[in-house]
Amino acid sequence: MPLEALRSDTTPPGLHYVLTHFDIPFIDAEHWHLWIGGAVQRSFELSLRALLRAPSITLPVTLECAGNGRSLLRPRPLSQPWVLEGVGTAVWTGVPLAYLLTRAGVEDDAVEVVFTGADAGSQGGVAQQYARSLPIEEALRPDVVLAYRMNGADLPPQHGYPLRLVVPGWYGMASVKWLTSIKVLTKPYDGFQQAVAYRYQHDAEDPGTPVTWIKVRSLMVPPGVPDFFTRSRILPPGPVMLTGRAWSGQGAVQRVDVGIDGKWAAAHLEHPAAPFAWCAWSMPWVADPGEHELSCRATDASGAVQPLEPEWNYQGMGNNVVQRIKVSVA
Ligand SMILES: Nc1nc2c(c(=O)[nH]1)N[C@H]1C(S)=C(S)[C@@H](COP(=O)(O)O)O[C@H]1N2
Ligand SMILES: [Mo]
Repeated sequence: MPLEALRSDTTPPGLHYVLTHFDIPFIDAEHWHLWIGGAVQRSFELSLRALLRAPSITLPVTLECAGNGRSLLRPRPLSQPWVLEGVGTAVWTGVPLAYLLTRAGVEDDAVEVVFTGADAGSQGGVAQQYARSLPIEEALRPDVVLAYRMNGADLPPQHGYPLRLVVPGWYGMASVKWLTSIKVLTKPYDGFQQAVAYRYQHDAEDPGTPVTWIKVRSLMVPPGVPDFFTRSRILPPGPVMLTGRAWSGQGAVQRVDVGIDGKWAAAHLEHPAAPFAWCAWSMPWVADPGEHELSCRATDASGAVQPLEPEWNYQGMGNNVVQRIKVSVA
């Protein structure tokens, strides 16, 4: 997502970031079915038409890739080389997952639910379909949605047509696209995307800990206009309104501080449209001629605050270092 799109509450598809491990599958919705089974009393299949008739909810959710910002780390992890654009906020409509799980009747010894997408490939030498699990308590949250609409229209192919999971507050990897099956498990899922890929690790051998909730982050709409090659910003002297967004999966954003040449002051913060949608912030600045560095730093209700220096891990997961923007005022 180009950072100038931080201006909109809702990110249009086409500006919303896209991450796909394999290819985008082309699915004929007429012949597509969602299967729900495993440790349930009644396993069943649903067509898209049947899902469209089920009760629905609509909610705005900020999705962020767990690898967002990883290309700014040293040493630089090898994967999707996000700078800071791996984020977006869309309004998702669909069937609450809890509604279908309740209809299926989850057995008492259930511990997790695994979601499998139609996309397949090979990663880390392992042939697989993209699949991720959630702990049963998370799967039964009322705001976890099986979405068939994004911003009021059918899901675009790249965002999971005809159906995807959306897990508010979790990094994007949990929100499985092109969903084909939902299986309730009595043992933790140990598939590649769960046990190997999305881990906080010191090195390749470290089994690490799972990547889950989105860490607190804020980003600024880059002010002025860019210099083509360096991407530093150019703006005329005088008053300018600095604006941006902040979000966290671990508790509401409580404050955003804006740093101008290392001097911090609290920004004005607006309420988010929903608990896991980003909130807008703003801060007036009178730009005086010369070179400046602008930054922003959010704190959430858990007390977590963005680090001033990057905290590296092997795959560059969950990093949330403060953004720094070089500005020439002339
Ligand atoms: N089936 C499937 N679901 C997937 C993925 C994928 O590769 N295949 N990528 C995941 C990752 S890592 C992220 S960050 C989000 C991105 O969702 P978006 O492309 O709609 O922004 O989808 C998740 N769901
Ligand atoms: Mo991701």
